[in-house]
Amino acid sequence: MFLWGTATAAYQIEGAVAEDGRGVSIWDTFTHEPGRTRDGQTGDVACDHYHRWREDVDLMQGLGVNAYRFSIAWPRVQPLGEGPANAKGLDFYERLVDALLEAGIQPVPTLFHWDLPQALEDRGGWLNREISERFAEYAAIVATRLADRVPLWITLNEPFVHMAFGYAMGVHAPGQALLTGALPAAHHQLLAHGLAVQALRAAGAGQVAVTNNCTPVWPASQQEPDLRAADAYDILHNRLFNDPILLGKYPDLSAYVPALDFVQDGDLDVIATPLDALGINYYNPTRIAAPTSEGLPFTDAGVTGYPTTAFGWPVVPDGLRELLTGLKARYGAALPPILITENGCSNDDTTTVDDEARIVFLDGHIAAMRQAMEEGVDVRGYFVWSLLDNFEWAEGYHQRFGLVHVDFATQRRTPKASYRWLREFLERQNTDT
Ligand code: GBH
Repeated sequence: MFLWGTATAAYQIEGAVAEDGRGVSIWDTFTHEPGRTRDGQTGDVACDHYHRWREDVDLMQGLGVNAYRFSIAWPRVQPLGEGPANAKGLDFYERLVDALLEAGIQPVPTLFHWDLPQALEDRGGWLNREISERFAEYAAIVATRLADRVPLWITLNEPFVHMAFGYAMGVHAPGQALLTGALPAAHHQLLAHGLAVQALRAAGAGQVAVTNNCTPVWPASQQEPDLRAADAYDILHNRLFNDPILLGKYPDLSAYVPALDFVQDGDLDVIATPLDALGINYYNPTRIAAPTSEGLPFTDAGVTGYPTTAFGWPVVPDGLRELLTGLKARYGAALPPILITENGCSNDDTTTVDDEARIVFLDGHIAAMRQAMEEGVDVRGYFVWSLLDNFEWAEGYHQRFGLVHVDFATQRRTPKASYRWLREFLERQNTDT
């Protein structure tokens, strides 16, 4: 069965940050520091999904999806990131999973979508190797409760963005700006992933995947310095995460770090533990030129000549086909089946529910995915980011990715035109097959 779904993440929708024993996450800390997010907005309430989850499951049932990718908040399960489970936290996800199954929707939980328990950040966060082991223990706790009902698990969401935005640029929690000094945060996430795959399987989980966000990299010209910079960007954005997971080795990083002294014997075997699927989040391609200043080995030259979303991101559906066929060309038999675990676009903070541009976006990207499938790429699912307008990290509530509009003053949900379009699209899938 091809999975058609929507995707969300805990901190972006749940709210209820101090309820039922939930611990503090790095995103609670970050959003409450001055100047970190637009207008100082936080996820304290977000979509209040922690209380309105039943209505949200009904919305998905009405939409006709057969899968839902959500994330589990580590600080709800282990408030301090270690030790025994907080029963009420696990109960919440169990209620959600059971309601989804009853509605005929396959739950696809992600164990980490950036909301690290603050207590672990206080010990160095992902710069501290020990956090990888804590993550595997947390994975085991969740799987022990839910593996009998959850057929497919995702370990991490976008370790690249968490490293780059959280530890290299500092625009996301935990707000550190170390540039290439952030590489240990990549390695320890990858190690955590590998250890969690093993822990999940030991606890009876069926299928396990990871979600990487990948971007096709376009050199700004065919001149040597631009080509070199584009290669560097491809290494640091895409291959830094895909190569160790799929091939068991890092790309050549010698130009960026003197030594990989944070890598220990055996780590890469753990990281390369075979997967049942690779999750891919696709938003847009990236155009890269030679560096113009010290620090990073590239400059983002910006993709031009395409329509853009409200966020300013270029809309390039064929980039998805290019990405998928490129992965197949690069990894060959080492590439497991692919799930598009996120794809979508934002409108800005208006009351609009007439989101024609989102319909065009989704239609074009689904067509591009199908073309890649015709070209031999094994894609098994597609999840729209996102079900609901929600807390868009540093942009607060200004960028809205939902198929469903949320009025944050009243929490009223209103399906947008794209919701109705997708519902009709999914109905046609059912009658076609
Ligand atoms: C995802 O990250 C996250 O998983 C999700 O939580 C989030 O809400 C969603 O996407 C929407 O942002 O500067 O024009 O080259 C997406 C990561 C990083 C993808 C920035 C697009 C740059 C666009 N994104 N990237 S551009």
